[in-house]
This record gives sequence, structure tokens and C-alpha cells, in this order.
Amino acid sequence: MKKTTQLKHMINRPELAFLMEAHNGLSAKVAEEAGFEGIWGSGLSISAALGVRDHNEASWTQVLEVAEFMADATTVPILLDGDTGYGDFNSMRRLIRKLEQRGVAGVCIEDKIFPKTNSFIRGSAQPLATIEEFSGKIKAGKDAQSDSDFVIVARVEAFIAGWGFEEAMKRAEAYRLAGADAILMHSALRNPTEILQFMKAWAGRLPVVIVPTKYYQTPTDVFREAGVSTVIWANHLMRSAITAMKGTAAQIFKDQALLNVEDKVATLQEVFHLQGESELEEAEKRYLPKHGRQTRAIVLAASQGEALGELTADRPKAMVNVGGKALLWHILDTYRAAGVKDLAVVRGYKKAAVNLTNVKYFDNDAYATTQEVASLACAVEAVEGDVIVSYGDVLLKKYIVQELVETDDDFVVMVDSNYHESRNKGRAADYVTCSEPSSKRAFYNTVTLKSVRPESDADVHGEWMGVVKFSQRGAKVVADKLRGLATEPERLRTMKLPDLLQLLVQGGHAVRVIYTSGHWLDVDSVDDVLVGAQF
Ligand code: SPV
Ligand code: MG
Repeated sequence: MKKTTQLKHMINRPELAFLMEAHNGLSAKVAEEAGFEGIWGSGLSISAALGVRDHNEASWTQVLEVAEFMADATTVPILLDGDTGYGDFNSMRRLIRKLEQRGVAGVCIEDKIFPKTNSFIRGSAQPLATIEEFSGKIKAGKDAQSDSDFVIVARVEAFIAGWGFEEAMKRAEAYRLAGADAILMHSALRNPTEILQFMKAWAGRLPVVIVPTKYYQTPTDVFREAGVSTVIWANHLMRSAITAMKGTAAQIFKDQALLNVEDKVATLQEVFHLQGESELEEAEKRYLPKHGRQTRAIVLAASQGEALGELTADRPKAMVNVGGKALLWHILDTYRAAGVKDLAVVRGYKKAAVNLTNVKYFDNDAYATTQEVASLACAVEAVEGDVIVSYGDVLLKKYIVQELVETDDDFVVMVDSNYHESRNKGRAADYVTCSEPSSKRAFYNTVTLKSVRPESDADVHGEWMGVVKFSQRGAKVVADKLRGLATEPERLRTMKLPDLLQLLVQGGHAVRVIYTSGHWLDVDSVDDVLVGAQF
């Protein structure tokens, strides 16, 4: 619903509505998050926040700028305190058009003379506009609006100026006839007598808005029962901000340190939240070129790796010492060197021994009875955005990671075309069939994965290197699959990463193959550990 329509409905409905004061984008956001359905763009608060008096010292275009920030920051309607309309009927027409353009849902104008001052400062000394002049201003405003739901509230200052009940009634009726959508009846008394007297006599001819700043002790039900349409809490965010800021400033001044205030002020996280930082993060993923985007890596390091014997008695294979540092340290170091800084590791066997810093850990506590896909499922929340998944026992050269970071495809696997060497060694390996074998021609074509289960030796085009990259879109597909598999625990339990690749291929997804030759090492044996030290 348009903001103008929202405000119009609020003012015209039978239930009491509330508008909370705000004076900039931040306070407007705070008001909305507190649950308020609408915002009062207070002239007093906006000028106070700008460090000037509520005497039209801020120009109307400066107020307009603030109102625009407030409107941009929120989804609820704003009723702007438009003072006297900043001039005559012509200024009013221009004001209405500009407010509509800036997303403000309505304006309240008061029957005083420009420049006006706040109603609680020498109220009775303030001159009032003539009824005729002010009625003309309302008419001009209504004629100028292009959105028929834009709200114009006419504010009667007769009680404030000490002109009495009869004058208040006369003015309210004239402004109704001039086309106002609602009457704001203001009072500076410490009790609601004037307001209640008016409400009774007025008898619902138009919705009535009130500002109980001075008669704040009145229970809200009194307004409800009197048939008030809308209550404005007119300046309380600005005033509470002053109290909070003064306390913080005095404390820091006294202490010359921050320790005593840190727990009493909003966290930076809260500030970023109010600024909508998460939306920007999402947008960056959608719009920024690759190099400005962060790729993350998830390393699967849950298994023991029994083949290394004694070496894995007290730690998993990923933590075995290779040339003075844990294997995992080398892996993470390569990622970091390739610009991949957001790193996650899935632990399982002897997880306490996996203690490298600046890593996010996920735990597969069922590591002894599950396989790789179950480990990845433990990190499903990290399967988001551009993400590389690799094994905790595979060392890669930096350029391989860089190559993956730079790809745009949704699913990419690195395949070693020089697989004969490992074949000869007779070790376990993930052989694959691709859309074509590695060749000069393949260099120019997009090669895709056909199967992770070649039917015969002739179908083997290479060995998958245990590393796969998903784009943001690809990661979403994979995360959905992982979440789906959670409902089939028996199937999930036995799945290895090649099974996941097979699932993608079968699902009709193009899994791009990048051929390379060597420059990676699958650490499977004590021999490999020694080779790894030179890697
Ligand atoms: C404002 O908030 O600026 C108002 C209400 O106009 S009052 O301060 O009560 O006049
Ligand atoms: Mg005001």
C-alpha cells in the first residue's frame, strides 16, 4: 500500500493511531523498528537535531532534505510538521508537490504567521493567521496534491494563543470546509480539559489529531474514549537522545577512556543493522565483478585417515605435520595466498586437535559412520555465495585456487588430465568422464563433467582433484540438495563428494571441467607426507 494511503487509513479508521517523532533517518528507522505504524517529522526535533531553533531557522528545503532521508530509511508513512507552510498559499503549493516527490505521506500546517516559533515558547504572544488566509492555504494545498491520498492536517493554535474554545471551534470548522483531512487541536495545558471540551463539541466532524506533550499524565484510554483519531508522541526520541548523549559524553570526558560506556551504547553491529548493511552485502554478490567478490572455502577434515598409522593416533590426517606445519595449515595458507580469506573447516575425529585460528569450524560428530557429503551438510550454512569445497588432505598450488576463484560457472571441478601416473600407482582415485578429453581443442571449448563413474578405462578422461567451486547460484542448488538429503539420513550417510557431483550431473546441471596437469597432491600415505613437505 502507498505510504499516503497508509496514513490516510490510519487517520480515518476507528481505532486510535500513534505517530512517533523522528528527526532523521536513524531515529525514523528506530521508530519503525519499535513497531510504530507512522512517523511524526517534528519541526522542533528536526531543528534541534540540526542545532538551530524551532523558528524556521532551518530553511524549508533543508527540512525537506531531512524528511527525504527519513522517508528513504523507512516503509511507514511520515506526517511532516510543515509549520505554517513556510510562506503563503503559493509556498504551500510548492511544498506539497515537493513532499509528494520525496515520499512524504502528509503534512501538518498550523495557523500561525511565518516565521513561527514553538507553541510552548511564549505561546500566547504568538499572532495567528486570519481564518480566511489560512483556509486559502489549505485549499491551495489540496488543489496542488497529485496523489488524492496525500494527507493535509490543519492545526489549530487558538488554545495555545489564548483565544479560547469558541475561536478553536470556529477555526476547526473553517479548515474542515476548506478541505483539510484532519484537525490537529493543540493545547499547552497540563491536563486535557481543552482537548476534551473540543472533542465533545466537535462530535467527529473530521478526525482529530492531538499532541499530549504537556498533558502527558493523561491515560491514553481517555483519548480513545473521547474519539481521538491519532496521538502524536512529538519529541521523545530527540529528548531521549539528548539524555543518552549527555551521559556518554560526560562519562568519556571524565574517564578519558571508553571502558565504562561500551556496554551502555548500541553495538556497532546494531548500527550496521539500522543502516541496512546486509542488503548491501547481498547486492554486492549480485552486481560486483568477480574480483570484488569474496570467495569462501570449506575444507572437509573430519576423517582420521587410518592409512597414516601412528601419525593419526592423536590427531586427524589434516593436522599431520608436513614440513613443520600441519597439512591443514598449508591448505589454508594456499587459500589465503589466493585471496580466499573466509575459511571454514569441518572437523570430526579428534576435533580438539584442529585448532588453527581465523577459521570458522563446523563439527561432524558422526564422522566415524558418515562420509564427505554428511560433513559438508554440517557446514550447509557456509554453502552460500561463491564457495570452494576441498578435502583436508589435498594440497593444491595457488594458481589452481586462483583459477577457480575467477570462474563464473555455477559448478566447476578441476580435473588432472595426467592421471596415468596415479593409475599406475594403483591408488584410490576419483576418475571421471568428461564431454571431451583434454586437448588443444578442449582448451577453447567448454568441457563439462559427464560421469564420476567411467564405464571402462577408455572412458576415463582424468582424475578429479578433490576440489569443486560453486557460484552463488550453484551454492544455492547444493545447499538445497544438502537440506533435502537431511530427510534421507541413510542415503546421506554413505555419500561421497563424487556422488554429489553425479547428482548434479544427473539433475541436468552443467558441471564445468577445467583440465590441468599435476600441481596437486592427495596425501594418502606416509610417502605422500614426505613429498608434501617439498610441495
Ligand atoms: C513539533 O513537534 O515540532 C510540534 C509539536 O510542532 S509542538 O512542539 O508541540 O509544537
Ligand atoms: Mg512544530
